[in-house]
Amino acid sequence: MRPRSLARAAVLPLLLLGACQYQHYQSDFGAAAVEDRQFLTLFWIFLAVCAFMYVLVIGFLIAGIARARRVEANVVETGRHHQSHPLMRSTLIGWAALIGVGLFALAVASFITDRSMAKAATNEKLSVTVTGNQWWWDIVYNSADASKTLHTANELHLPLGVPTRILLDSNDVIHSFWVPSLGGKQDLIPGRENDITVVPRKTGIFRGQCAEFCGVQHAHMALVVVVEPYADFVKWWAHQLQPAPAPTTPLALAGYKYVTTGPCSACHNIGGTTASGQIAPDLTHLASRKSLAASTMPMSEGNLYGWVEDPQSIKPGVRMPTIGLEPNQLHAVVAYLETLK
Ligand SMILES: [Cu+2]
Repeated sequence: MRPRSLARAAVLPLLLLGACQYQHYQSDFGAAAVEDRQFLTLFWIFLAVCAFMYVLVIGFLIAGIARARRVEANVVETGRHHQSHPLMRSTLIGWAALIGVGLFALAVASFITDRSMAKAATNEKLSVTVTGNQWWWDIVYNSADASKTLHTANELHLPLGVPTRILLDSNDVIHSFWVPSLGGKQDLIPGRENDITVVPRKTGIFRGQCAEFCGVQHAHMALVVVVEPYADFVKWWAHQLQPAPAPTTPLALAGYKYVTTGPCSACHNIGGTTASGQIAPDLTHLASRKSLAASTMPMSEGNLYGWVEDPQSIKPGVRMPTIGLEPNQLHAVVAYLETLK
């Protein structure tokens, strides 16, 4: 390898390492929740123990090969066979003991991490139900006060430092809830109640991804998680509880009429309107979200046009049909959807 290509080869891992340091959008190394930090500590312990054992194995291997060569040369020279050395036997016993101690240490570290995660998960302050659907996430913020129960989709907001229990369910097949920056992974199984608790310790926007193959658009079943200070979270919740704002321009009004009386309303709910479908994502504050179609693309006017006009070409197999809107209908529908802030 020439020096220049060698330098280039060395730079790439460094760049990736830099990206890992500063980009925790979807990363196990983000330690953005108490659970993830505990996992990370356990990971470093495993890595250190395994690296130590690996170096020892390679060291003994090299020493063994060198010794075998020496012995062979000795046999050729003297014609005498070598006797096994007592040091060999004690090394072997020491090695077996080291393996036992190493495995025991890893088992203890796993146990302590498990207990400490369970402890962090007690005393939950917030309960959210996330239901998997092909291929999007239905999200309900539970509250003893029914007027505070919030229904939304595909974007999960969590308050910083508050233990949040996420109840997991599925409406169709098995999905898996996985937000690497926040910690573990848990399946969503139809008819079975699973849950995972997170205590976020860093604000930011994190990406989650369905981690169980669930059909053709599994890869486009992602989730945006926003961790924000408690006050911002309370403000967000209060705003999301508001009904959809009334359209103010003639174009948005035309879109409102089409959306709330046309085929869209059979599947989608828009709070405060007659659109009350329950089998597709809630659209009440659609335009306030950061992404569209379960993070298939960022929220923007252009992407709204593309998605409403022909969802089947963007996410083939998606349950939302391509309706074949006339251009004036499309303009009106997008104008209305953009008001759903
Ligand atoms: Cu999936």
